[in-house]
Amino acid sequence: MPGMGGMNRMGRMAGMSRAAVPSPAGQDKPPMKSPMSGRMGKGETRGAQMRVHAVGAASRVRKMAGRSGPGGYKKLTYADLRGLRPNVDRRKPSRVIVLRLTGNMERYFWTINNRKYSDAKAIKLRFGERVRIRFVNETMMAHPMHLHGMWSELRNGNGRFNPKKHTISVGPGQIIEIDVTADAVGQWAFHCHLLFHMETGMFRKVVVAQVAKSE
Ligand SMILES: [Cu+2]
Repeated sequence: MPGMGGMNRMGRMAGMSRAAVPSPAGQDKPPMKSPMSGRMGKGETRGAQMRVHAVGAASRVRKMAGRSGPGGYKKLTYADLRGLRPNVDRRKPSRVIVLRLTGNMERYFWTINNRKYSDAKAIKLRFGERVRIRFVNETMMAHPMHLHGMWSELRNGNGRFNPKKHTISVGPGQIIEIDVTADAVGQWAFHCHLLFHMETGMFRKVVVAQVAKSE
């Protein structure tokens, strides 16, 4: 079975990588050490390990300070995402739309700004306008919010290289902002991608229309 094969391969690879860790430093050092000493003492092993950290991973370790996961592995976050090309629309958003992600865990229904879809008005965007959407997650669940039809430029500090995404996962208690250029006329779904959240009302219709600026 392909799955089993994959697991075995992974297991072997994990074993190999663990065994391989000391060897680069070992190869690095013996020419210097062997004339001085016939055996590897504890201090040398420790020294080799320290060199692995110092030479191989110091900058990486510094970068991941405060967000390392189990075993010292780097935990990837949205801060690691960066667009390959700069975003085309460099205008500042003309307004901010606040979407509070709300609901009730015990009764298990989910809403936006405390309103379910059937009780809410559509979010109207003027064709060509640039808006900022601020998600404020007031719940203790993550909500992957998916805006159809247009890119969500995640504001993660990369400026023009902020990554473009379809779905933005907003963690419990988190505030995340996206910038959107309304470049697609039509009616679009905007919803939590946990479909049982969407079903209970964490859904909005977004309408992008050609309207005069004075409206
Ligand atoms: Cu949700």
